[in-house]
Amino acid sequence: KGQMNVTVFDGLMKEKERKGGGFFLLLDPDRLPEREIIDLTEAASEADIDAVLVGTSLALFKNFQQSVRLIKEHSSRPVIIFPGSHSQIAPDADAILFTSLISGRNPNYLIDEQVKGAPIIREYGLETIPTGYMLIDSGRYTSVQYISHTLPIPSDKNDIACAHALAAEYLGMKMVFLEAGSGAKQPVPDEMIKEVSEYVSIPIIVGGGIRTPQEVDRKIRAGASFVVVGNHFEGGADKELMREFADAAHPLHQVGV
Ligand code: 1GP
Repeated sequence: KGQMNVTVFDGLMKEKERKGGGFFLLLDPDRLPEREIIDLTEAASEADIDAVLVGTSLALFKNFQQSVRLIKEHSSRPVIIFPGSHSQIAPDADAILFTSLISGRNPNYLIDEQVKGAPIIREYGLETIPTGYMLIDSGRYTSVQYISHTLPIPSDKNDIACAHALAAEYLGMKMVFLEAGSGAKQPVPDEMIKEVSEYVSIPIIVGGGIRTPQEVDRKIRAGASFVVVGNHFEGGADKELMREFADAAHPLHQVGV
């Protein structure tokens, strides 16, 4: 998979260097009808987003592998699994964020799901992007918190967030994901993003509760390498709106150049 041995990760980093940041659309197959999955994927492909993430907390209602295949068929961008558990692994994806919920102390999400998923990932030949996943308090009880039985890091405890992110880097992880949770009231604070990004040298993904291009811009300027938006686009594929979000994540990219 990939072209001439260029990994999805290297491709993302190259684009990030060129454009000053990156934008990921998150599709949650549990919450979206098939038609909307297709419309959103096609809009995203035209809107200069950098990757489509696919994942959900539960995977209750749909065949996950079929959803990934559908997205891959309609996407001109890399399709990356953002798994809620080892049951969310699909052969048609380009890569998988191999996450460990490092902000929590629940062994299921620190290592058990990974042990169950690893042989399946190998079987499918997927590229893994080892990612330290950190849940940050967002002013609201979120699905990740409920499902994972873990406490989020308080949003004003930057030192705790920094220590976790550095541990992820020293464990060899390639990215850190600062997650406020889908539909979060408050996204991860700019100040925390700034401190963590100055403290570690691996790229930072920020997601949860981001609803405007201005917020995307602020997260990138604070030090995020990639911004994820899911909820906000559900209920209608608006290509122009998606482009505004993607442009906000690409401060170095001159439109039309
Ligand atoms: C959730 O960070 C993602 O895992 C995206 O969150 O759905 O709130 O945009 P939203």
